[in-house]
Amino acid sequence: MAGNALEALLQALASGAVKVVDLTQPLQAATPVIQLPPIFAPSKPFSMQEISRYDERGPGWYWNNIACGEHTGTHFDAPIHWVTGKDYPNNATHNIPVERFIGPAFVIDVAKEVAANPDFLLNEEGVQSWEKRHARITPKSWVLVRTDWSKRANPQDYLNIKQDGAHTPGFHKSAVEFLAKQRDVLGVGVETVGTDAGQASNFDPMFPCHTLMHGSNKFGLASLTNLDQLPPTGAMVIAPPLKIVNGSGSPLRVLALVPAG
Ligand code: 23J
Ligand code: MN
Repeated sequence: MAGNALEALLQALASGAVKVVDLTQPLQAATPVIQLPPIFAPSKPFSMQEISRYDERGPGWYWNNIACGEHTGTHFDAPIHWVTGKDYPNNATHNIPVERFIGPAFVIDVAKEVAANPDFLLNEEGVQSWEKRHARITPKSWVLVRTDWSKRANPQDYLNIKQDGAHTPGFHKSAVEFLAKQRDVLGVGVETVGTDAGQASNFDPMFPCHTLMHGSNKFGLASLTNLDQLPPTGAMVIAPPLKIVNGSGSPLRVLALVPAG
């Protein structure tokens, strides 16, 4: 046991000294899907069709066919998702080195700002002020932004689409540039339907989080939940996407390991 880090971790899990928190939203037909401006092609929502259920179609077994876009529900964004990330080697779901799916979590809480302004954008100054209050963000870590947006249970409130498009929080390009270039993160995770703000099709550059994160060979995690159960520092996130060959992303289960107490 002494010197065996994995055995120590397993013991901590067994004793409850380390807890597992599920950061995943349920995946079902009602799961909200991003609504881009109508000039862009849409993504299919999740659907499920029964193959058999202990019946004449299969007397001893239950199973379903499923369909959805890669970017449905709680999902992973690979660098190849964006034109700025298209030329990196090993930039798709099947060939990203698996070590890069696991890292420490730094959780930036902007729930108060977002409650006052659904279009709130986290900027570089916001990240640096968080670092002064908590800790410097270390390389190869996940930065998760807590907005409490996932508490909006009704898909209409979650997507928050008005006449001029979606109004959901996100990043100012200054924060994305800082996290990617000055802090060398694995990627960012958010509670909203995508990693960019609802109004980000009107930003310069368009969709700055996608443009700059994937342009730096980094990842995105969208539609996370339960970020309010994480400490600002000290948790670990495990987020491996499905091994879709040349996939741009995939739905996934995201787990956090959190020290108890
Ligand atoms: C395509 C275009 C714009 C956006 C997105 C996809 C996503 O948010 C996504 O799920 O990657 S903003
Ligand atoms: Mn996506």
